Amino acid sequence: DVSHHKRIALLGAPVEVGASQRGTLMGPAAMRTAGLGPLLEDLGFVVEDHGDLTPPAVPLSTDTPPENARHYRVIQNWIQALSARAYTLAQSGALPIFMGGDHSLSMGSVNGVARHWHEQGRELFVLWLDAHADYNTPHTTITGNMHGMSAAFLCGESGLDGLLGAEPRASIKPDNLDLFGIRSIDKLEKELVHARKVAIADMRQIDEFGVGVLIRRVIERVKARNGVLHVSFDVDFLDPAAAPGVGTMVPGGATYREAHLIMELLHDSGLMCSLDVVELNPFLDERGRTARVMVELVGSLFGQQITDRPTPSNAIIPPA
Ligand code: 4U7
Ligand code: MN
Ligand code: MN
Ligand code: MN
Repeated sequence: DVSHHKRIALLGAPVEVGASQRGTLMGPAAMRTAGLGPLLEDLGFVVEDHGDLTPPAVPLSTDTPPENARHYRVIQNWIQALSARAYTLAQSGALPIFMGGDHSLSMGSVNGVARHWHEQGRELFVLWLDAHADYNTPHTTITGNMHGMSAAFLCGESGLDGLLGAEPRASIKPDNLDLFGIRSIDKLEKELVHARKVAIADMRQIDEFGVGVLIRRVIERVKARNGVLHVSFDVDFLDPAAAPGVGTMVPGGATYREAHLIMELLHDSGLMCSLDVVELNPFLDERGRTARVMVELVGSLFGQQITDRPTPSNAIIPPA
């Protein structure tokens, strides 16, 4: 059962050229400085810190870089190295936490863990907590920034077909992706998301129905198919007031309390088998605030409780 992980494997992926703003390469160091490792140990986990990944400096592939994919060659080296590491970390039985780094890294982390779970005969579901859909391809992108293409790539969209080189591609079904917290989506990107029937909980839905109802729906869907869940947490999911340390600020994001409830519900579900924390930009942060918030939220995701009295997942009124 995936909920019985006792070991957590931390891996830094200080990639920054997938975004237009520099600085996410400092993300893993800031998460460590904010105390992620000791917090998880206090919660009873054995924490292995695998340090930061260093991709080879020489190109691993010789395919022709596609147009409109900035820094393709650099990202490609990261993705190939990350996918291979994600696969072996998942195989080791530890629960991997990938600390970014910009969101392009998820093309490697999710591909690698998906490969592992598919070999186990388990379906992988991905919860994408983000202000953005990240569902562009080199054909639809306006900016060419590859951190806006990761979800589409993972769902098997074409346009980055040589990215993985010799590393096996383990796409997830668009049906198994939940985009959550969305409030910025490009025109062609929106058309693609609709054409693939990807589930989106946008900020309007969150305002109308609340995160409790919407996250329980995500959890129930994974459970019904005996799946496992990867959580890809882009810091810009949070409102900039709570998390200013990001390069792509979009107003109207999730509050600290909404995010906190999501973490608690996900913890109680026991379904999460791997996690990305991406887009933290310490260079743009205010005195480490955003790194601290992210560490607190990850703590809740791994069982930090206020009263040690979780609500049963089917409760519609608070239990006595
Ligand atoms: B992030 C954008 F045009 N859609 O493609 C793009 F608005 O990982 C933003 O979610 C992508 O931060 C944001 O560049 C990527 C843009
Ligand atoms: Mn984003
Ligand atoms: Mn993102
Ligand atoms: Mn961003």
